[in-house]
Amino acid sequence: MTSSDTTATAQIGVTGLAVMGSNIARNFAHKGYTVALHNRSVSKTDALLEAHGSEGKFVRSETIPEFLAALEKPRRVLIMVKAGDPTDAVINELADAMEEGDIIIDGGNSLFTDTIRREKAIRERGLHYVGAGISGGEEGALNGPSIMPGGPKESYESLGPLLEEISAHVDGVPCCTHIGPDGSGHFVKMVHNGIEYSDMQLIGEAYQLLRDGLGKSAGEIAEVFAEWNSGDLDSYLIEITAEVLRQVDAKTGKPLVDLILDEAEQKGTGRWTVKSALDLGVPVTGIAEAVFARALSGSVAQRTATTGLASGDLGTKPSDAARFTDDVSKALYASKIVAYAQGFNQIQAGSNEYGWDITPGDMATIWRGGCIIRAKFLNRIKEAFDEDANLPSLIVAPYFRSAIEDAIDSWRRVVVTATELGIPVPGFASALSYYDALRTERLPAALTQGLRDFFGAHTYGRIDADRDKRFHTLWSGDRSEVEA
Ligand code: NBP
Repeated sequence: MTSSDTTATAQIGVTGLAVMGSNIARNFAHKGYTVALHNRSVSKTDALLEAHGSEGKFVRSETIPEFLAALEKPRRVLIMVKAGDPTDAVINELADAMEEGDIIIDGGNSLFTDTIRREKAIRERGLHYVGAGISGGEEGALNGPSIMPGGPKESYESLGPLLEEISAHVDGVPCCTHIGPDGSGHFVKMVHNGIEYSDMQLIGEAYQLLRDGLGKSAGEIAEVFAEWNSGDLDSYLIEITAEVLRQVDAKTGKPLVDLILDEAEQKGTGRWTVKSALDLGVPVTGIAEAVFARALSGSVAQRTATTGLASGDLGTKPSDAARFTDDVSKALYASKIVAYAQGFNQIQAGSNEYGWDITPGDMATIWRGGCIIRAKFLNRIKEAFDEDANLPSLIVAPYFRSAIEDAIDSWRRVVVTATELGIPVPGFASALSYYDALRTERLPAALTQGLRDFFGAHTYGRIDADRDKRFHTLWSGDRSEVEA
């Protein structure tokens, strides 16, 4: 069969052939599947065939009817277009021409509530709809991403083997599994991205502490990260941090990182994670701090107006560089554990709220390879959830509990030193505060409740009464208490 044989019967179709779609189509072809290709602008289809047509069996198409005609039934079509309105436009065009039992898969970064809406609408038309989160960027798409497919279980039976085949594998286990119904796949992908934000913020803070706290150069810090990557912190993001810090600008001979504008951009999945967490009432402080830190870095007008404001008396830099570096690595690890604990709490809360029945340990399994947050310690997370699927928080699992016990003194020293030196560490500090708040027996929330009752008669519970009983003090009367 030639690379553009129009009589071929394809097992999978990909529409949307920008970076991600092209690479996933090639990944399918490398695994021996015949792949039908479609893109709104035909030039992209032709460019893909021109550059990579010889890598496998592809079927070229110019129109949606031509594209669908090339597919075996029930048809499986993967959409890889820009999230939002373009995805709706493509879904509608496909659904109009597809037949009962066909499967539409959205592999883009869609908002999970859009996926819930689309799945319902498509189901009512007799078709299957699978919202699949895909992580790993363009390299992962080509060589094996982490795939988080939601949607009906029966569509996974037909689709799962293909997706598992093109996904990354760790210890022979595919980084792809059925997550749950409707929007669950895009939900966990969203939380994955939120954790990624948090991870990157913490890495940035560690870098800044070594740079401004110890005066280390980018090259020196690169070596520290490379060393950390051989221990508990072993992960893709730590590995590539060393790579980015090592990079020297060809024009100036300076470290590239010293020449990049310090204004972090964002596409929105971190913000979505925080919005969803607010709705679910789950404190994802690490992710929220990361999203706000990016926003702050990009607040040019505020930063220009405030640079050089008083710092107050600053402390002295750490005299023992090796000890401080070790402290920073432990603070980074402990803060990272908190970020993942919060993300997994959000997955558990989302699963309960939307009735998805997600197995949290499965997320740890499929995030071990292919995706941006792949890390050695995901094995530990999987073990923790295997032992107790209803773990209230990762930080109480024996391994993580003792990892934090081992790190706690370093963690406090780092936050104190950062404060004394005027180095902002919103991720490290808020993770430590979250940890301290959780382990504190009595929080000031009792006073909050008292205040709420004072100005708004919102009532409160008492430590010496049944949990479901509510009380109110007659603040503007004789201040006696009544049961509400
Ligand atoms: P883009 O997100 O840049 O989207 C470009 C594609 O969307 C092109 O094929 C374009 O067709 C098509 N498209 C647009 Br724009 N509007 C359309 C419309 N109204 N009708 C039909 N097609 C339309 O591509 P990408 O970076 O490859 O990402 C694809 C999806 O994967 C996105 O949802 C993205 O969020 C997600 N994702 C990306 C990454 C990553 O690392 N880039 C990682 C994980 C997930 P055209 O060629 O005719 O303009």
